Amino acid sequence: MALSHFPPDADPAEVSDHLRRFGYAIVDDVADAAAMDRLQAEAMPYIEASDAGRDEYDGRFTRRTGALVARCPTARELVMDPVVVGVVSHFLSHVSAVQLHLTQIISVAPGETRQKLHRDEMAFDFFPFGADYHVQCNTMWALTDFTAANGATHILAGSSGVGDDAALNLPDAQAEMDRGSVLFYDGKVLHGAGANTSSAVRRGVNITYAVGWVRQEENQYLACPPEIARSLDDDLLKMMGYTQGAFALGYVGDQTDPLAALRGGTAKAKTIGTVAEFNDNAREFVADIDDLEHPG
Ligand SMILES: O=C(O)CCC(=O)C(=O)O
Ligand SMILES: [Fe+2]
Repeated sequence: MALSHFPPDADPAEVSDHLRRFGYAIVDDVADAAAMDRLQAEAMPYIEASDAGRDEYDGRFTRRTGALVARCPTARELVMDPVVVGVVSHFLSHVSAVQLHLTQIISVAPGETRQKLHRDEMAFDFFPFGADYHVQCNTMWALTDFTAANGATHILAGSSGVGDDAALNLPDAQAEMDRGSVLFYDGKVLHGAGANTSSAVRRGVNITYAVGWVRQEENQYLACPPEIARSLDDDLLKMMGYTQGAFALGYVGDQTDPLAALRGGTAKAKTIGTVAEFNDNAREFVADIDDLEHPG
């Protein structure tokens, strides 16, 4: 079974709808060859210094290289790419804030075996999020072409809301795509890197986003030290978590806004998102207390 591809000018809402239905979507040619060349050159010293994986899951012939915002200026463009941010914003539109969850170049070397199928959401201590509650939205940028032979990611389309036994009967397909294309996949879909039976390394840039109220998989505040963070744009910093992650999450000290704190200011953090909803919920909660015979 071949997976569906969208053109680079596709409507983000349509890509998001497909992602919601099938657990994945591929958008072709989002980045050009020059951007991929730059990113590869910026990352190569760090890739060479990264160790191979510790176990079968990480991959003993696979190197994982993170902290891409700090290390690679071009990765900052990928994180904030308008096509990607458009799809992610649609897909996670049920929350007040979306944040960067992790950045990682995954280099699968020849000889690597197939990664075990898994759902990325398991990282949250296997918390049983409802089938219709998406906590993350993932991207895999092809830094090299992704082919069946070099380990293109396996996807069990439609497996997101389905129990493991039934899901394993769904057809398996690989996300073959050209360099510069992006695979979107949700946190519930069964997937995993393929075996690399070719003679060249497969490289993917895994950049994932999560709802603003969970702990990030890659600690953005330490992966990108304040000296570097201070040189970045406000929008990127907000995506990294330098903003409130929900109504009242993530302020500094005396309720200082995190972005202001990073820049040495003292402006108060603003409540964000669904303040009206928050007030309604608070009113209902107070009303419930009033109904009690012995309130307080
Ligand atoms: O590298 C890939 O194709 C997928 C990797 C993956 O799913 C993971 O490590 O969680
Ligand atoms: Fe994964």
